[in-house]
Amino acid sequence: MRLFTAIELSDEMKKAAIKILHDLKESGVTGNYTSVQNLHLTLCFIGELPDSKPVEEALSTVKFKPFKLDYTGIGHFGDLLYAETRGGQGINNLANDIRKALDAAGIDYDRKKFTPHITLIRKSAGKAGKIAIPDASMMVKKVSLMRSDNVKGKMVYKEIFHI
Ligand code: 3AM
Repeated sequence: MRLFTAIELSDEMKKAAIKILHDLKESGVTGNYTSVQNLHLTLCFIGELPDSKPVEEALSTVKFKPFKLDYTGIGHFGDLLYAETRGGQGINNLANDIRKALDAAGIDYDRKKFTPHITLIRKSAGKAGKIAIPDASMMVKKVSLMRSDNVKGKMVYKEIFHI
C-alpha cells in the first residue's frame, strides 16, 4: 500500500481552499484541480509498504503540541500550484520528529526538504489573477497516516491511523 502522513484540513480551512480554487478557476487557470475531499497537507511521503503496522508504531512515538496553521499565499513548484501555509516552528518540528521516528524504525521516506503546502492544481497553466487569501486558520491537533489508492484512475486518500 502507498502511505503518507498528512494534516487533514478543518472545515474552515477546506472552505477557504475551495474559495481559492474557485477564484483560480474564475481567473482562467486550467489544470487538474484537486478534488475537495483530497485537499490535505503532506507531512511526509513514505511510499509503498506491504504493511502499515511498523509506521503506526513509529508514529505512536511522536508527541507534538497543537499549533496554528493558516494560509499565506499561493506558490508553485513548476506547474504545480499550491496554497502556502504558515505553521511556524510547530509544523517544522512535527515534520522533523516524524522523520526521526521513521529513521529510528528503519522506514524509508521521501527526504526532499519539507515545504508545507496544500496542492491545489497539478499541470496548471495560465496566470492566477489577484487571488484574495482567505482569513482562515485551524489548530493542528492530529496527524493522519493516509493510504493512497488509484481507483479507476482517480486518487483516493483514506486515513488509516492517527496520532
Ligand atoms: O501533498 P502533495 O500533493 O504535494 O504528490 C503526492 C502528494 O503530494 C506525493 O505525496 C502526496 C500524497 O500522494 N507523492 C506521490 N508520490 C510521491 C513520490 N514518489 C510523492 N512524493 C514524493 N515521492
